[in-house]
Amino acid sequence: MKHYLLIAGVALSTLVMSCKQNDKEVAQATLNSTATNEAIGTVKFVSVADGKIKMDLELNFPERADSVVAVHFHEHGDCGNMGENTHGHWNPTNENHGKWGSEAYHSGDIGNIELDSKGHATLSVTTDRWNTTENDVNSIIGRGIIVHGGTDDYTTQPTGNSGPRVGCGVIEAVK
Ligand SMILES: [Cu+2]
Ligand SMILES: [Zn+2]
Repeated sequence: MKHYLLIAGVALSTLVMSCKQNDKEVAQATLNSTATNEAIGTVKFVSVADGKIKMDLELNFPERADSVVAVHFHEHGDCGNMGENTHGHWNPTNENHGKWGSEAYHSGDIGNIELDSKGHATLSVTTDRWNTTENDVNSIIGRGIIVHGGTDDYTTQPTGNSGPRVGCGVIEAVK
């Protein structure tokens, strides 16, 4: 019995170690309110197996408690002018705006996130649509992330009719 436990223990620690080696943080963003400039969330990107990137997004946005907000990556990493300087949705594959995982959608169409009574929410996305390679068309580095005050209808082109830009951040490389 002890022998089996030992083998299981070794197997588990090997697994944990190999996960840690693969899951390297490659980029991050801090989201700030466009109105107050206070932090409202964090976004972390780690490289995982098969060349994919996993995003872990966390919002802490009490002003928007009990609501559904839309989140997108926008073209430019400039949060000036209440987030307007980020311009439109980042769309390197020239597709229509849509729901993440549907037939057609922008590579930055993260979509709607429901905030709880404290304004807290988390969302994770893993995809091979993104990379952090310099000058690559699919690189997320230097893109803006916009939190909208409204809900994405996943239909209206090219914005989803998501409402005002209430939060903004810029994706930066982590070396
Ligand atoms: Cu947007
Ligand atoms: Zn879009």
